[in-house]
Amino acid sequence: MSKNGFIFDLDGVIVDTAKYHYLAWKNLANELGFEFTEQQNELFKGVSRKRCLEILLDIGEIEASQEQFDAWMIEKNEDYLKYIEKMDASEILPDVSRVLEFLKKRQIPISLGSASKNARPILEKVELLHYFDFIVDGNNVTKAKPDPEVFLIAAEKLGVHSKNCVVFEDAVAGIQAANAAKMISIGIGDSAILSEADYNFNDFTEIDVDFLEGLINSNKMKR
Ligand code: B16
Ligand code: MG
Repeated sequence: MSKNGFIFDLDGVIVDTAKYHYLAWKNLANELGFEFTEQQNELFKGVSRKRCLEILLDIGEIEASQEQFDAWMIEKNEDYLKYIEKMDASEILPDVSRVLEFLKKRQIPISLGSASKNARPILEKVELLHYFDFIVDGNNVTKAKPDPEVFLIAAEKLGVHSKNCVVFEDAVAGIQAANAAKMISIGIGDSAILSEADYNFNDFTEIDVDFLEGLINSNKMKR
């Protein structure tokens, strides 16, 4: 059994699906008669679909019955899936494939740890599903990030102690979840926003073999 395991968030780490989530939420907001900006969409990153709709309705100052709420959740997702349908491997973010390939060659177990309920079809579309030993996503959790549940389930599946898990995340809530799980957190994106991460990179092009080798067989020191 490997000592270490690697866990990848999906949206914002492997692919930029945030732009499609944005378009689908914007379409719904416009239909309901209000604007939804890209800046407001920042609040939705790493957040569950249900929580996103609650925030959207707050922005539009709209009250909804449970039935209406559920119908809008379905409508947004169906719209989102139309964008996903057109995705292919060209949408994989730079050097993600290189890092996955390196870990695979080193026989390091890999899990997804995402809030999305659409993770599997997205990984299939971009032809990365075969790299993942386990998929832990929005279908497996009851508590959303920053709760560590998604990453703790991934660690259990990987058969690796939490402190020996490495998490790649682009959302503040995701970094907090990884830290709460006592895992090594790596922020992908703006280091000023992801300042709670153990390590920060703008993207995977900055992550070299020496750094990855250093992570393998390392473990998180007590914070
Ligand atoms: P779905 P991640 C998250 O993915 C997105 O960042 C977030 O914007 C989205 O609302 C959430 O998945 C749920 O997605 O509607 O597809 O179930 O960053 O955790 O991979
Ligand atoms: Mg994300």
